[in-house]
Amino acid sequence: MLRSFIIIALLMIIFSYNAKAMDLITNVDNRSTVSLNGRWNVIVDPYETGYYDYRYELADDSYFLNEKPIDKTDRVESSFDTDHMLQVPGDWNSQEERMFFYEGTVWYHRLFDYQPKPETRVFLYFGAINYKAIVSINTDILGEHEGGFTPFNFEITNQLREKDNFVIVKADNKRLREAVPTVNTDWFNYGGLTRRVMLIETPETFIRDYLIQLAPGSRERIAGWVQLDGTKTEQQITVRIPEAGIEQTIRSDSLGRAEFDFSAELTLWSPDHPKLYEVEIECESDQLKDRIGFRTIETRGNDILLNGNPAFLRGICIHEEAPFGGGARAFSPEHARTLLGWAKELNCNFVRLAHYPHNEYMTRIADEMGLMVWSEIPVYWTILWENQPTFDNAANQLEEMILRDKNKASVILWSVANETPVKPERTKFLTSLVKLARKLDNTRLITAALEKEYMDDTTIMIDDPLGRELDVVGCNQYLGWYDGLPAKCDNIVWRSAFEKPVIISEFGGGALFGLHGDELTRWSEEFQASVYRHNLDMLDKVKFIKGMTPWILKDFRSPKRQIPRIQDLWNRKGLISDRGERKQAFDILRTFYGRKKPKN
Ligand code: GCB
Repeated sequence: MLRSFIIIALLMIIFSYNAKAMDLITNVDNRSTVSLNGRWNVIVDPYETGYYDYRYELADDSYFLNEKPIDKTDRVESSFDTDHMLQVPGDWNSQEERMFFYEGTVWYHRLFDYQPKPETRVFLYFGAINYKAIVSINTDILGEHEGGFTPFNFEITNQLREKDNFVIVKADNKRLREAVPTVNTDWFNYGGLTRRVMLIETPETFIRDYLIQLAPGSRERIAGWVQLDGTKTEQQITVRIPEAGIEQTIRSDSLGRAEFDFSAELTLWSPDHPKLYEVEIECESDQLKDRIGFRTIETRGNDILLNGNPAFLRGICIHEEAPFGGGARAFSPEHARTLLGWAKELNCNFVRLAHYPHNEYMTRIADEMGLMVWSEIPVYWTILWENQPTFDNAANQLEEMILRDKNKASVILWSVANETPVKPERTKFLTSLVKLARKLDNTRLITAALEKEYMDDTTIMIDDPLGRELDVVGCNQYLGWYDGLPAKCDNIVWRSAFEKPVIISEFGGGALFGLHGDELTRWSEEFQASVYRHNLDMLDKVKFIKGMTPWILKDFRSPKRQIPRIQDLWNRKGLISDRGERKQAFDILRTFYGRKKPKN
């Protein structure tokens, strides 16, 4: 009876609380934190026995209760007191052979002690959980979160005790038709607590979030806001950029919000000179530091202007996979440095982080290394366009992506979709996302990866109606791979219906590292090199193409790729193999980009 009562109370809390973007604490790298990374106990629960009873209703002996037998007569049919442990952060598929194809629920459990500090609030923060998470602490359900690639947090100040706190997470990566992404993707559905977990400690009233960027259309004014969280909402707030001699004081209102707009003389951020400033934000009860770069990004006709100057975006697509080691989600600063270092080696100034928001190390390190970033949400291929919850979910992921990275100079483009079918309901869905992205951030450009159309055998047209809504039109095309042989590129004429810059957001072909043949032998390095040569020759002549991100930096895991001894569940379109070996096409792109680099 008591159990049922507890469960009903817990469920009332679940349904009243979904982690939403608006609660997100940003700039977690510069806050007081306690890591909960490490080994977590797990229960693999394919039938969700820890959640549903035999009537498929919510179980009253849920695993969230963490029950233990009270005496020898007691029947408790679950236990986290197990040797089965998984490393967090980390996907479960790559940690154990028997988990490789597992899609479903895994329960994670972690014990910790915590010495409460006076006047300190504590939040439990997850970098990402793929795909759906329900989180509890000490049997209290904190809420749930949907979407596998964005961060969320819950306040746990009142639940914490000194000894034996336990966090339990139900993580479920079942693919669902109505989800974002949906059931069909050309990448591996890595499940679990794939990014870092930590406690964030803050004062009672703290600086939860802020925007500090150049005002739209200006290279001399910084505009933005600071948002406090707590009871002492009205405070004096100071924003300082010591190196630029800036110190501005403002007051927050009864909602804890303060807005500002002041002039500044700054060295601008660019890939050649990725200048970051130390920024300090201080209120009466809190202070926080960040390193922020300032740059403008605009379009004019067919041009993309970085700091007012036309730029060509020399890019590459990247999946969030560890650079070596047999296929696993990337999660560490070292992974980010290696992946982005490879992009630098290719002479890139730009990366497309496909097909979902990558971990925050990627954008922080891109800021430092001087790489512009295209960041996107997993609205991929065939989402349920007419389902309102699907839209709300996509919108929430978009908001969480933007909230987390809106102060990163590297990020210049928000992408709302990849290769979606042209039809009115899809265009309506995506147009609403474009409008939301602009409302959330008016300092960046909005894009999406669209497809092309043939007008006749040799004329290609870009005229997807979504292009009207975008600032920059992305276009995926596979001439020489899915679309004819490489030489087909040689006679193609490109047209665009839009007076806007176009980025060729994908092209490429597959090759197994070390497999050699002539240029017409599929899967050989020579064939892939030929795909690159012909495409680069063709694209270089098209005036409105202002950037490209070939597909892709490194071979990546995909259950759709089945050819034995060639694919073995890897998409082989990487310029680098899964073991880090460079294929011939790597050098072709590196040389091409080397020539495209502006000579100073
Ligand atoms: C595409 C998709 C990408 C695939 C790629 C391929 O157009 O956007 O996710 O992996 O093609 O290799 O076919």
